[in-house]
Amino acid sequence: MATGFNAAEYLLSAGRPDATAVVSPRRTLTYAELAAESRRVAGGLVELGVRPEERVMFCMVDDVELLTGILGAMLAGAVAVPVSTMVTGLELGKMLADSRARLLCVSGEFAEQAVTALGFAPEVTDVVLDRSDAAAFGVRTHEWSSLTGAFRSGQTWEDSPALWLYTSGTTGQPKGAMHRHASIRAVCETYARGVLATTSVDRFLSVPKLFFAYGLGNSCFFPLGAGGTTLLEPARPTPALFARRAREEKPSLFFAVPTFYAALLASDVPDDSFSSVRHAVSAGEPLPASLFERFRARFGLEILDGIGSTEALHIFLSNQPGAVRPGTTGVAVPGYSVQIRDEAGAVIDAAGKPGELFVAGPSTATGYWARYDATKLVFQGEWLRTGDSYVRNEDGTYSCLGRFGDMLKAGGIWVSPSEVEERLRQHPAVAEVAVVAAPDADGLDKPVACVVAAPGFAVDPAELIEFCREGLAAFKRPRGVVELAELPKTATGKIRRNVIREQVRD
Ligand code: 3SK
Repeated sequence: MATGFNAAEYLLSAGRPDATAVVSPRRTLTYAELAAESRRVAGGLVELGVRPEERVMFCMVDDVELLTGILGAMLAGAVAVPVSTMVTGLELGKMLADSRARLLCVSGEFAEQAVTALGFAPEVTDVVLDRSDAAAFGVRTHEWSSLTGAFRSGQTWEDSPALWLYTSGTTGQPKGAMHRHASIRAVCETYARGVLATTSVDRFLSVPKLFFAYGLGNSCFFPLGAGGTTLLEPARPTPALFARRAREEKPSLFFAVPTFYAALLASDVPDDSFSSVRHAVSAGEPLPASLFERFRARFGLEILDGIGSTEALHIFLSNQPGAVRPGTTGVAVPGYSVQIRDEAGAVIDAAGKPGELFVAGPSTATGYWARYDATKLVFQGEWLRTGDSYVRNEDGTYSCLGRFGDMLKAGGIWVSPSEVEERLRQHPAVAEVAVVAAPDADGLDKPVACVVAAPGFAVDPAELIEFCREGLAAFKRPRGVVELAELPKTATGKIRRNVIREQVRD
């Protein structure tokens, strides 16, 4: 018998009605106000013809409108589809068409992308804009403030679809990972409560935006699930902005990605900016031990590094407060199991033997929308194939060796790009680095380091190769060093190794 459950009702009922639910630079709302506004939006969506399980796409800045839009869509029984605001009009159009959303909600800032996108998505009938200075969209256009209608709860169950999150990884076409209402409660109960011990006094500040699974947990599910306060920031993140917001708003939990922690360290923000924070969290890509140490030395905070995925909805492997092992991703989050498997699919029990990481847990997506082959490859019974190469250490913690396909062989021996990168980051001339395989004169793959120079330094390839020879087994040293102005990254800040590989081979 299916159990009636709605994730938005669950989130909106966790806080005291008069407690502060959300603070943005423009508005502050209590739980009672957030619930009222989300119900108004839900009623407005239904009034525009949105039916249960229909998709509503959001390309919006992090502010009260996006938060109430996501909650309102879920309240109405529809499926919220927040998408990256960093995509081109064509990419937005592909996701719109793939999802078959009829309604697009968009911030004024992204009107131009939306106009292009609508050219590829003839099924869209209505656009809702958060600001009134509308562009000509060629379809019915509404203002956010005009969304209104009698609220009727869309009947949903634990397994009803609540949320789709598009992921393209570092390559390929975007795929919509479909999440159930119950998965949202699951991530609140596992990672948020089990690792961060979130409560109603917590204040959450996240650099990753709501359109990213990591940011959606940090800025919506976890704060509301705990009855705490989310601190939203609509603007593009910079170290100065987030350090200022942290000093002014006193978050107790701070979330970022390694690249942002590196940017904070490279900035001149005051060292006491994060003094209110009880846990700083990193995910998205492995946090190098050197970055962890430098951040702790300067800002006095241990960063809890973890790994999650869009398909798992949030973090499933994490360092635990009080038991951090720098340079590792810690252990399985309570509620999740992990396995390392070899290329033939056999489970590797021995420590120190690398393989591909699989995870099982209560928040796994039900599959990718209309992608049969990709779904079969990634969702294997209760196990989710992550595509990450991992090793279990002797002490039971896990370490990431890179993407499964990114491991390279030099002279027949496996080399982990992240290990070579970590060594190179210790050199003062290196600001950013990615190590990829490139063929040598004999056509044999060898590690090549692509380096972005630190301000005021010149890159000397021979010196960097010698530096690696000293600190690593000699076969792991890069055979070449290429200087790049910047590393190509995805919208969520992950290094696009496939693009770098192409650049190096040319
Ligand atoms: O990339 C990650 O580590 C991650 C963490 C939380 C949620 C989603 C993702 C992709």
